[in-house]
Amino acid sequence: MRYVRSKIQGSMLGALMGDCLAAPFEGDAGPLTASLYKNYFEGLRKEDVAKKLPYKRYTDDTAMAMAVAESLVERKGFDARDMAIRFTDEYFKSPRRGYGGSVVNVFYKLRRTRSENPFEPAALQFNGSGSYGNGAAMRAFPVALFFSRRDTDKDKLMQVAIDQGRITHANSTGYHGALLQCLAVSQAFLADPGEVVNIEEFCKAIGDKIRNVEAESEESLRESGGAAVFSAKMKRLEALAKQAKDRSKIDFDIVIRDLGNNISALESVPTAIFCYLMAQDKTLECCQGDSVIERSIQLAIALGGDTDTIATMAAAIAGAHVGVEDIPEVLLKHCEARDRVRDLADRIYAHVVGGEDLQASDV
Ligand code: AR6
Ligand code: MG
Repeated sequence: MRYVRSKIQGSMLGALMGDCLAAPFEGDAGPLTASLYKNYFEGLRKEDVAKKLPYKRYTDDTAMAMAVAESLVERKGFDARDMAIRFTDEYFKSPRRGYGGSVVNVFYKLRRTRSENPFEPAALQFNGSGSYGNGAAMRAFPVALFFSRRDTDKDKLMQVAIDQGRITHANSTGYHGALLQCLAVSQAFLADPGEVVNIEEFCKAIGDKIRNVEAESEESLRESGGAAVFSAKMKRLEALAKQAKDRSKIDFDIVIRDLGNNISALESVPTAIFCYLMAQDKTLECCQGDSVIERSIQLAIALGGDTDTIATMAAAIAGAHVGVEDIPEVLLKHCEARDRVRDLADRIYAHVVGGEDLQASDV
């Protein structure tokens, strides 16, 4: 496997950039007019950051993703209680980061019980049905990066993607969304940075895996009245992506209608995957510039709604494919906490390659 360090940094810093740069548009009704977000990015390129403190602030997406990454590297694997403690510490240290309306109750209960039963407060949310929000998915990408190397990692990746989600999101839509996001990051990680991934192959690879998991999950089937919710969305996503490619044009209204742009995992994770797949195609007139990561963020902004979270997820996938070289430094320098995130990326990298003889191309 080549470009490991670049891919890990690209995913972590790309996600940060998606969060910080898209946050000002959160809640805007999409689709946004192209000139609005194009002017915004042009403006960012001209602004002198030194005179414009504070930088663009990160939101709950990055706060929680950093907690996931720190817990994995400190504990050298998944430790639910440690991760729950880090989520609550991060929240109480800086609560005004735009957290979801209900997840805050989980943090209070976790703090009161010292996270003795880290999955219990989330399981009690919404009369026992658990949250279906995208909060478990938005922070999940470090799991895919941490378990990206060894063959034995594959099963762990799937289990940990779900279990880190269950600390706050006990509804299967919430934690299956986290799994789908991790599967997309893993699949992008396998791709050569210089090549465009094939839409059908990409969708089939992750669609098959999520279909198997949904088929095994009775709870998921019951809730959705017998339909496998994410696998059905993957089919629609694939059709929309192929259609946009054939026509060299994205129909934003239909994407918003069919894939969604809101705080539910079902209405945002497939949308983020769509943004990534479309951003690769530089013949599409939806966004500007050569950076795939930047284009994926522009698309997420253009769709409106939960822009910061969709941009975070799209850019985490794009970064795992194209690597850190794709990130325009002029945009990254606006983002708060970029040194902390870069350091975490390197600690994940050290874990991933730890104890193995590296070839020059791996670095
Ligand atoms: N029944 C009814 N409403 C629900 C349910 C349910 N089972 N699950 C979620 N909701 P929450 P998050 C609604 O608080 O997923 C921020 O912008 C309910 O209105 O678990 O961590 C983040 O950046 C609840 O308040 O938060 C994310 O993008 C809301 O969904 C986004 O919010 C959010 O669920 C979601 O964050
Ligand atoms: Mg959000």
